[in-house]
Amino acid sequence: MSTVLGNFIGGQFQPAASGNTLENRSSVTGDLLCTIPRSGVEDVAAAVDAAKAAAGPWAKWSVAERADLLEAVAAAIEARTEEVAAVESQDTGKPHRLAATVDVPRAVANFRFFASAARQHHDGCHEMPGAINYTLRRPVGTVGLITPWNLPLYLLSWKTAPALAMGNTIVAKPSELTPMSASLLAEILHEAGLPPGVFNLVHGLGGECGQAIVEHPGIGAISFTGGSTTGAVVGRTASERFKKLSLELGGKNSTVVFDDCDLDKAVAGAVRAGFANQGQVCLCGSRVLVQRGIFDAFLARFVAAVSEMAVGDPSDPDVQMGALISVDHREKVEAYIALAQEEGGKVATGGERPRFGSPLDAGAFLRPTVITGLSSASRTSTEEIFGPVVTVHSFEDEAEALAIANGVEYGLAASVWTSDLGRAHRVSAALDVGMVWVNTWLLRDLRVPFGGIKASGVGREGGGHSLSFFSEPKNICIALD
Ligand code: TXE
Repeated sequence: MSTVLGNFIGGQFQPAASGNTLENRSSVTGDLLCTIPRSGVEDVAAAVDAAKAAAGPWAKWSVAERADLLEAVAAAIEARTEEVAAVESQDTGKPHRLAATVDVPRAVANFRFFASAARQHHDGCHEMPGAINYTLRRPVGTVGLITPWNLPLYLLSWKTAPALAMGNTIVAKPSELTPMSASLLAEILHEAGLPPGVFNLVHGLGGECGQAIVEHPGIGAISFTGGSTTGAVVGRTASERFKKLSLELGGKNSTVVFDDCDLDKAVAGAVRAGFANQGQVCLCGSRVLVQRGIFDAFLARFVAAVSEMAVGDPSDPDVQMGALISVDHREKVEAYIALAQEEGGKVATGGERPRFGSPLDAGAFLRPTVITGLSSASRTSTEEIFGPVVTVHSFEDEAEALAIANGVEYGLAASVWTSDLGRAHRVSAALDVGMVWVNTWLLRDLRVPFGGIKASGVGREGGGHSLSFFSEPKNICIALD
């Protein structure tokens, strides 16, 4: 049964001022899940007004009071894990088990972590001859949070928790493709006692509602996660208006496998890195580079493991891959599989839609796909596909591995698989990326810097980086004489 979602402005759910709506359909069955407001400039203005009205009283809450509230939010999400996971799985097509074991626990951890980080946060004091300097840290004011469809609650909570911890008020916009968990979060924040107007949610299209957030003069900072092309538009619009800006964008990340690796671990790691969340994570290792000496052995085991992955009904606990985000997105991914073949590649496994003989045949399913035989400079192996497609390439030595890994416009992440400690350090240091995992992938400590270079973004989030982004330091210099 479908529902009607509203914007959440000043503590009230409400329709768009225009009354216009958008449909949100399941990518698993094509059924209508809900309608959302198609918000525009007026709705964003109302959200900013509500945020501004709430800012003064909210900034008076002590750090300890704000941190207690974040802990309460974490507990409330945790208590509703099954419900939140069901909503997230329905909305994205990802396996329910993945939502329940990764997305929801991570949202809980985000609120807990930033409660604790805010309590511990402190700034320096600098003595000099005849004077002393100290730093006050103030909220930015009202901040705009714009998030994508691949990890809806995970990423919205990653921005909301530090923004609230530092005393900001928020206007948030989730992806129009996955609006449901954001509405649930608004309800949870409200029930946990967040004052009306501190967290406002506007639903709608990127070019209308998202653009209005980035343009609004009352919003002082924009934290955006999404595609690099959109990120360039957001960056231009925000910097012309002198807004603080954090851009977490796309990636084309290498999984670099040396012949001295633990092959079992490397194969399992490359499968996980390639296909987690249907390959729709900006960190996914979508190009696997394997040293010549183990290339055949690695490829045989990798292809066998990928071809055994269970694709199907996201509510089935044994399913490893659900549906992609939409049938349109599947077409984009399939166009890359066709391009790979035009570029001389060979589909080693996958490449086709699974048939279930059930209503799931209307869903955006695609078998996990491995492509070999491509040049590492081909479009397929250098452009972000953002789906379950991995290309595999061979290399001779460290220098060649680095040249291939660094030969893309992105610079987000990489994983390196080796048992040689010196090599692990050397290669990690020489990769042009923001994050390297050695003999693992996507192992996250929330204190560490998260983000990339080149077309993968601007700035870092995580730990103190997030707290700095969502606050303004003010230095005060006092003469002692
Ligand atoms: O992302 P968009 P889409 C990549 C991936 C994917 C591509 C497009 O390659 O195929 O991006 O996905 C809002 N001003 N990633 O179309 O368009 C939009 O409504 C302000 C990588 O979903 O970047 C949504 O809320 N906002 C990524 C958010 O921006 C605008 C995860 C992201 O949408 C806007 C998802 C505008 N002008 C996709 N236009 C990652 N790195 O994790 C759109 N939006």
